[in-house]
Amino acid sequence: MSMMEAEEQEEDVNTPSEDELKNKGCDCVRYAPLWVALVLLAGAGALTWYFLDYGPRHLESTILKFYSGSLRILNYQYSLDLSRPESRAFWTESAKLQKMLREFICATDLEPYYNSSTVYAFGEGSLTFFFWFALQVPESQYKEMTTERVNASLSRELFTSINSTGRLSYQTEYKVDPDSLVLLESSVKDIVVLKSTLGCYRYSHIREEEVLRLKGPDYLASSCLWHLHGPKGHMIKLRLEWTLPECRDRLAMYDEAGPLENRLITSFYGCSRQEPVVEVLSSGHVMSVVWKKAMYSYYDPFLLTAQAVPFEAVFAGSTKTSHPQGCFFLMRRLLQGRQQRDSTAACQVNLTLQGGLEMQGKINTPHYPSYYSPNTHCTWHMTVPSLDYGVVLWFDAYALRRQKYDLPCTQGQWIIQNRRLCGQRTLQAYAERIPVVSSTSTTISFTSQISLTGPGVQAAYSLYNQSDPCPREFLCSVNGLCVPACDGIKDCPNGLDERNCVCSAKFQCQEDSTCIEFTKVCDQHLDCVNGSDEEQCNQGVPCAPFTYQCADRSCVKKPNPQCDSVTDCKDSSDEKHCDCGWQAPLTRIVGGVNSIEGEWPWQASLQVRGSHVCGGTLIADRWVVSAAHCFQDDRLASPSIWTVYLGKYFLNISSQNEVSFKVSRLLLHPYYEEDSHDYDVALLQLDHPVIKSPFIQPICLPAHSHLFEPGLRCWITGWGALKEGGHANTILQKADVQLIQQDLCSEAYHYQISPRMLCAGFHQGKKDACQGDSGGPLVCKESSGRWFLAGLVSWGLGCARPGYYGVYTRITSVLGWMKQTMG
Ligand SMILES: *[C@@H]1O[C@H](CO)[C@@H](O)[C@H](O)[C@H]1NC(C)=O
Ligand SMILES: *[C@@H]1O[C@H](CO)[C@@H](O)[C@H](O)[C@H]1NC(C)=O
Ligand SMILES: *[C@@H]1O[C@H](CO)[C@@H](O)[C@H](O)[C@H]1NC(C)=O
Ligand SMILES: *[C@@H]1O[C@H](CO)[C@@H](O)[C@H](O)[C@H]1NC(C)=O
Ligand SMILES: *[C@@H]1O[C@H](CO)[C@@H](O)[C@H](O)[C@H]1NC(C)=O
Ligand SMILES: *[C@@H]1O[C@H](CO)[C@@H](O)[C@H](O)[C@H]1NC(C)=O
Ligand SMILES: *[C@@H]1O[C@H](CO)[C@@H](O)[C@H](O)[C@H]1NC(C)=O
Ligand SMILES: [Ca+2]
Ligand SMILES: [Ca+2]
Ligand SMILES: [Ca+2]
Repeated sequence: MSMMEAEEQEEDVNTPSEDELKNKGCDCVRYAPLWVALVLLAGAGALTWYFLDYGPRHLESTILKFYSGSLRILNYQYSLDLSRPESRAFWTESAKLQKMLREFICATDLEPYYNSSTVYAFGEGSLTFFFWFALQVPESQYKEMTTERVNASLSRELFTSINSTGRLSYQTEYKVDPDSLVLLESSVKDIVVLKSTLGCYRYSHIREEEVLRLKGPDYLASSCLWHLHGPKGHMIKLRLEWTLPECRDRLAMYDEAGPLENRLITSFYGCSRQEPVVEVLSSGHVMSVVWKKAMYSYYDPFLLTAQAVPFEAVFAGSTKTSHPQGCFFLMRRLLQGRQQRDSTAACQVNLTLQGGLEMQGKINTPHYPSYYSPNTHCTWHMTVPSLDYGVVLWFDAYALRRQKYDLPCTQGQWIIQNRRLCGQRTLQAYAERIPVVSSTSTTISFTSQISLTGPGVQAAYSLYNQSDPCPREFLCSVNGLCVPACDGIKDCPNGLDERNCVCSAKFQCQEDSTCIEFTKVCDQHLDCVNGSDEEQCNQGVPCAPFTYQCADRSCVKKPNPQCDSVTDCKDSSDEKHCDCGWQAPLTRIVGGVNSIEGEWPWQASLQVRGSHVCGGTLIADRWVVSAAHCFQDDRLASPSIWTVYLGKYFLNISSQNEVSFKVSRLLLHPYYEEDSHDYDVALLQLDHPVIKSPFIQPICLPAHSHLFEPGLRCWITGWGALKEGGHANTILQKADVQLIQQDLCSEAYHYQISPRMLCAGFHQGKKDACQGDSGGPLVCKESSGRWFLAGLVSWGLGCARPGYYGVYTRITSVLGWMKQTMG
């Protein structure tokens, strides 16, 4: 007989047992005055029928309230049989304990409300049993019957009865540890979920320093419960690894022995490409995992491994810093940790920062990048060298926001100088600037606040100059970042970086504040009244948005000095790495929409099973860049299905000039957002190096400061359709388009243009990229004759529709990620 049946016996059997009769009797006495009064008042037959038939307690409607929890029995030992609900031992023990539990509850003032109870699982230590019970509470008392109130009644009973032996059978047979009571409110939903998993129940005790691989679900089960129990003073670290590219299975982790919604740590829906491996921490030594099947598969779509990690280990995890100072603190913390063995200890770290503006280290939640645990409490004391400096915390895809009212923070609470801020996962960079005013030390704390947690949080820290936080740039107060001012792009979400500009995206003559195009700077013609545009062209100038930064960090005034065969930097770094951007000498005059072979030697065709899907651009020996949206469909997400062709001209015929590659790595920008198309860029690493030829050449990557001036004629290329709804072309096509001012385009698209986008096309329409061109290049020719990559075909309304420009990924604003990724 299974445990389910045992429980049903308790709940559903209608012949009342002695206990139940006694219970009902209690109820009658309790409610008697009420119903007698009501009957006298109403006197109606219907009402008489009502109470005769249904019993007096129904005069006031009642509500079932569920509680779940656990208790420890000191004089019994856990045995392996108790991990199998279908075993005889399980059934006998749970029936006995159920009876004991009922007697225990009925020995308290909760007796009149008792409805049912179930023991659903056992655990070690010596024997822990997990239960839920229901109280039938009159509506008027529903609010009073809080978990605290019920807990208090049960606790009181346990503590007073411990010395008065023999009063009730539950104490004669079982020695209950009164300190072990855990009680939580639960819901009908929780009980339903719990019941659905009991056909596949897995108990695992995790020993210290053991990494336990959990057995996967039963083939016939549609839902399973893993109940993990570790040694005291430990947390459970669960590792989840998705093994299939696609699945819709659901997994949820709870900070409790059963699936209680208000103890949910986190849940996952479907095999995730973004998070193929996840580690989740519990707050204590108990955790449960619930799996729900989505569709049939021969293989488990996931692997689960569990480990018990001691609380002390958080010291090591919290001070991962390259700083020698940090190591010193780490050692000290470890020593202190051994001495104190404080089980509530968290990441408490003192950091002394040193002068200078470079990054000094990182702070993170314990066991980063594991999810932080539901009881994370971190405190970082930072000491700065002087009051000239403030502290900056640099976050990645996580931002801090003020929370209105006292609502709990759902993604971590931060207290910084008595300001309460809530963390929030985003798809942007964020910097929190902490001014240092009266004392050189400042305290930053992080707490999880609720049981629901999220990915581990990490921030790099550095100092900033309080009197000049953003040298020659604009401090965007919304996200704490320094952004280029007056460059024609609203980098700051509130657009303040482009307000009050004398010259927007133009050069300002020093003598009279007239604005001239950057292309007229250092072109050997005097354009400003007294020629300030031609001054200092051969020497270093202060860095600004459009000054090129040499390898030695000095800046040059001449716009786009990169690879123009003139040495502009003192260290000649502007003329290094220039084997790019050349078209082979073309044998005939180019016109029309068909390109000629070798005209665009960086153009790549990205194919799946012989079909052209997207364009790409060769940017380095083994790297092709394309748009992230080409890979957003699950079926296109795996690098192994793609073939990259370089040197291709005809789509339908292979030529001796072309080379095909497999893709060894496919990386999407971590901030790429499907709906907004922001950060629409992906990098493909080819399986073997490219051998350059007249038909295969990389394009030049622009410098961050590279200026692609609005109005410039640039080229787009691809095998895409010639018109909306048309078919792909067999011959590589080309079209010239005009770069469009950011604010004009932004207006045309109702302000959905981000700083990572660049528009090109014509107001009247005419020429545009179309289906099949996605990810392909938008390239501009410098006066030196070299071609530079300005954009990637990203999106746009239709193809060449009047009033709507084509929208491209702006290469200069995703360069940082590209360079970092390519190493
Ligand atoms: C428990 O509650 C249910 C639903 O209200 C009710 O049908 C059942 O009779 C109750 N059982 C006991 C023993 O009070
Ligand atoms: C239950 O009561 C005991 C004793 O009063 C207390 O120590 C414990 O914290 C309470 N637990 C909850 C969840 O309120
Ligand atoms: C139970 O008895 C022990 C010793 O016999 C005593 O120390 C303890 O205080 C008693 N507890 C209560 C709740 O009376
Ligand atoms: C950190 O500094 C605070 C005050 O500056 C001090 O109270 C605390 O003990 C220090 N903690 C450690 C681990 O050094
Ligand atoms: C901070 O900036 C001011 C103004 O630019 C400068 O004078 C000062 O030297 C800077 N201080 C530090 C510590 O860098
Ligand atoms: C240009 O230079 C001349 C001579 O140095 C000076 O008189 C004049 O004021 C300058 N013009 C401006 C606009 O600064
Ligand atoms: C390839 O396409 C071109 C142009 O559409 C066509 O003329 C040619 O016959 C095709 N070749 C093959 C082998 O299909
Ligand atoms: Ca700007
Ligand atoms: Ca000039
Ligand atoms: Ca140069």
